[in-house]
Amino acid sequence: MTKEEGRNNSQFPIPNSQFPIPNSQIMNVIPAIDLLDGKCVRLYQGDYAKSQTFNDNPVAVARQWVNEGATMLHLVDLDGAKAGHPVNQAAIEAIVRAVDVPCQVGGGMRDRTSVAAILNLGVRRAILGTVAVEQPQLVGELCAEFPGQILVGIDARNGKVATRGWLETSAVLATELAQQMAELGAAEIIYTDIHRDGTMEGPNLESLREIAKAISIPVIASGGVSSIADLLSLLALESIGVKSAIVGRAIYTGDVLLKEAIQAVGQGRWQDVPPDLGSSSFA
Ligand code: AMZ
Repeated sequence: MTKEEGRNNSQFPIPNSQFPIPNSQIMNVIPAIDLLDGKCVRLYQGDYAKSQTFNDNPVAVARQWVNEGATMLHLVDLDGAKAGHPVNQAAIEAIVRAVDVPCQVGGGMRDRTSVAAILNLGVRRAILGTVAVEQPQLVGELCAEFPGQILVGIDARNGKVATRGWLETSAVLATELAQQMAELGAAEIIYTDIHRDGTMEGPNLESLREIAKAISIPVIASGGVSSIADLLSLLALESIGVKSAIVGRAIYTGDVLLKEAIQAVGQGRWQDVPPDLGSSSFA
């Protein structure tokens, strides 16, 4: 029996893990659902003391984002990231079963067992943060065992990587870690600028450019998106590998309407329509 069959025959049927990853030729807008105590919250700069609950029912939130056009969801187990082991599996499993788009999940996975368990729930991709700094060889092993399903979340404070719920800052440089993780087989890198996260100050385009130029796997931009203009500015980095943007607070406050964001930079966007040169009125 292959590993894939083994997983499919597990106790949990896999409702959505087989759905394809969205088109990489456009900017994927990925809504974030951050889970604290089973609720959908947003933190300010990752500070657990500055948490704001947006909805007690994360499944309803997930359904709403999919109804508005999301082709993938980004789920974070904030309790798990702090505790060092997954905590919000029940909510994650409920979301994965409720939606028909792939989900990527991070927070608290520090060993093989927790990664295998989350993928077994039907989660399409597991995100590793702390272990990338503390046990890089484990990331390599997991990338080999679960090809295409391991993402590395690099969360940086002034260019240095933060770990353990962002309560610690390591001496490791974000760009160097990105290079090492790409070599070890990570499918994509999620880059979060902690100072921007939850602040609506716009993404850190300089740091994103530095990371994207340093590696040849796709980069997912995270942190700070506050407007459609911010998403449009990320398009400038698309050709060097910034293929997706995670949006958090802005879609909860209503500053960004997910549907409009997808129209602006996602599937069917005007940027990809070839100009009708023949009828141009310009010489
Ligand atoms: O906001 C925070 N304090 C926070 C957060 N969003 N802390 C961790 N995380 C996310 C990372 C990544 O997706 O962005 O948790 C994941 C990493 O968890 P871990 O347990 O692997 O370091």
